[in-house]
Amino acid sequence: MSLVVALSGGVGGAKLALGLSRVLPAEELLVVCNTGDDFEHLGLSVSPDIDTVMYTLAGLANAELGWGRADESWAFMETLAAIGGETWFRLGDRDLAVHVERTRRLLAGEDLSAVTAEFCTRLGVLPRVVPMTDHRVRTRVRTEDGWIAFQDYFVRQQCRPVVRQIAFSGADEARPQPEFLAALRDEKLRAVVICPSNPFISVEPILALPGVRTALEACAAPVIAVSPIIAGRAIKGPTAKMMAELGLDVSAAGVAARYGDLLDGYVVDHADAASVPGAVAATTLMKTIEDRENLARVVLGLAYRLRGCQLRE
Ligand code: FO1
Repeated sequence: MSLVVALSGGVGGAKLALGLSRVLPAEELLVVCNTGDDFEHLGLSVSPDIDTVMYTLAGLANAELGWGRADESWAFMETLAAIGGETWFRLGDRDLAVHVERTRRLLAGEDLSAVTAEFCTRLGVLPRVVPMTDHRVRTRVRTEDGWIAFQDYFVRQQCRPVVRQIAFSGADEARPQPEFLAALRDEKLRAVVICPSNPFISVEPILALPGVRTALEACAAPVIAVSPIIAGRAIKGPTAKMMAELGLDVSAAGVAARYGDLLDGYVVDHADAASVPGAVAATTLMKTIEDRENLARVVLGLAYRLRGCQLRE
């Protein structure tokens, strides 16, 4: 029995998590979701990166939007608009049920892990999906107008403001989710996969939790990242713009440099293979389900080769 831990945020993360879920037995995959994007909106507790993974693994994700559910209706939003409510963050009717029920259960004292586990069970998601922590961590972005909440930047302002700084408020006081930390110490662990998510907003909140970087550095299994940048462009979202504004090289090599010596292996698109010595080249633009599975196989193959080397040392 082996174990693979995937760190996921955003759409790219969920795509590779799906690929991994299709090439691994369910009990061998633990998906750790960023919760820095979480926020309270309309009185509801919203956890976008958990929901994107949950819906994707359940086959319920809205492929066009990249977030929320398929087969959605928008009666709630239309009615909210008619009565002057805030509609910049769009909540479909089916999606709304998840936010309402999550909010009720959190207010009743359940932790986010328990709520997530119950929703996944009910939606038929077999791999374990956990938040990076059960404590409150919120990604905040400093722009020329000062510090704003992530969803305000990302959705309400459509990533227009120039990003000067990013912070993860609450991270220092937060504790990594227990199953996550235990998995990093589990001798069955075969790989830690950093999915092709935005390193700043999807991965670094997880790395910022006390003890995570240390556990990753100490972990016997290889840590493999997949570049979210292909030929200098991000597939989705503000990654490229953000990297440029934060003064980082907008390239697969720039992302690897950002992760530094945390990585044992790195997978880049064929387009970037020449510019990142030592990286493994693959098709990292995941258009089809086969793309997701193939990329998962490449990542796991690299991890097993590296681990094999480590065992031989
Ligand atoms: N992203 C948008 O660009 N516009 C939206 O209206 C929007 C609504 C939304 C509702 C639920 C949900 O789980 C995600 C939603 N997202 C929306 C995406 C969300 O902002 C991003 O998925 C993450 O925060 C970034 O990884």
